[in-house]
Amino acid sequence: MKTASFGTALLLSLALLSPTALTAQEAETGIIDPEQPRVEEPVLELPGEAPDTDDPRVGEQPDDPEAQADVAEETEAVAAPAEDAPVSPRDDENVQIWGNLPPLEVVGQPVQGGTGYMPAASPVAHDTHWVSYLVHYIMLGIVLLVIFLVLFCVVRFNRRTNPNPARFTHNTRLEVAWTLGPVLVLIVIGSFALPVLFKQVNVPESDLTIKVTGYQWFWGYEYPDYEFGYESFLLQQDELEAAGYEQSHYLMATDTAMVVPVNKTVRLQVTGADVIHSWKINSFGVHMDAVPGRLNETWFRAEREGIYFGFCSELCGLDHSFMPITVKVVSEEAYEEWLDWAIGEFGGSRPEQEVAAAR
Ligand SMILES: [Cu+2]
Repeated sequence: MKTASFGTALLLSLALLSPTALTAQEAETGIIDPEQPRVEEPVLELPGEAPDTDDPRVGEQPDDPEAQADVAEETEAVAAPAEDAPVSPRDDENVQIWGNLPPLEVVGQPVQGGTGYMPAASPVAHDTHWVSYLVHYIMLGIVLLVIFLVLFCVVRFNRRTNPNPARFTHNTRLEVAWTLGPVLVLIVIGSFALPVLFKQVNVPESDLTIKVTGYQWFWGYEYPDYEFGYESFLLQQDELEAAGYEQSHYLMATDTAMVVPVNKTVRLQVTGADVIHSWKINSFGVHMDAVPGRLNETWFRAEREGIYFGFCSELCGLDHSFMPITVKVVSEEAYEEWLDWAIGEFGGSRPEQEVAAAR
């Protein structure tokens, strides 16, 4: 009975997918009559499939007639195959994405089936990777030693090869060795890991300061030197292409981004507005909790231009998975241009200009 109803359901779903329809009897019995004449069903036009274009906005039908006209106009413009029309915004060097930024290569992102770390792009990230591999190799040595000891005991001290076991219970030298051994291992790990830990939180002389605030559920970035700030939200799937991203960047790409110049030391001040969040960019070796009422400090110096993705890394509520982080590392010139744009857009000022004006 169960199998029959499953078969019927399968046939029904197949029938829904195929352009030909089943008769009522076929649908009921689940048996298709090949002699039965088929009626061509009108093909359903799904909104996403409508005209042959990549524009995600095509297919949306706004209620407002004026907006409808706009969409129709845009559809025409997109549908008309202009010779030099860029396929995606990132293919054309002249296209500027949010904040007049040049298109950038995505450097720091998780990859399908990846087992290592995202590429290191800051001094701290290089160091943390190094310490991590050191610990892994020490661990590998310990695992091999333990496997060898177990196998050795199995072979050497089984009932057949060692019928009369020794009866002693203590061995001072051995006990000292297996106490000192692990202590030495910890000292070795600590002597390499602690300096890196201190390096993460001791901010060197910085070139700019950015204050990061975690909200339920988005991030806020402030550039106190220039007196402006803005928020950064997750991009929906149909917004990705227009913002210069690909579909695979869904749940990582945000509408705005933290923008920093390459090879400059950025002082990060991290706090939370409601609950504890955590700002993390793997490629920079930065993972700092955003705690309400507390200003945590850390830093990074991005060594390579590109886009770096990260995630809120402290379970912070319902939409914890939907507040990713995008950092854009750009050239010094592009950063200066972006600063001008951002000051105009968000309202701010350049301290050096104010000083000059006051003189
Ligand atoms: Cu969060």
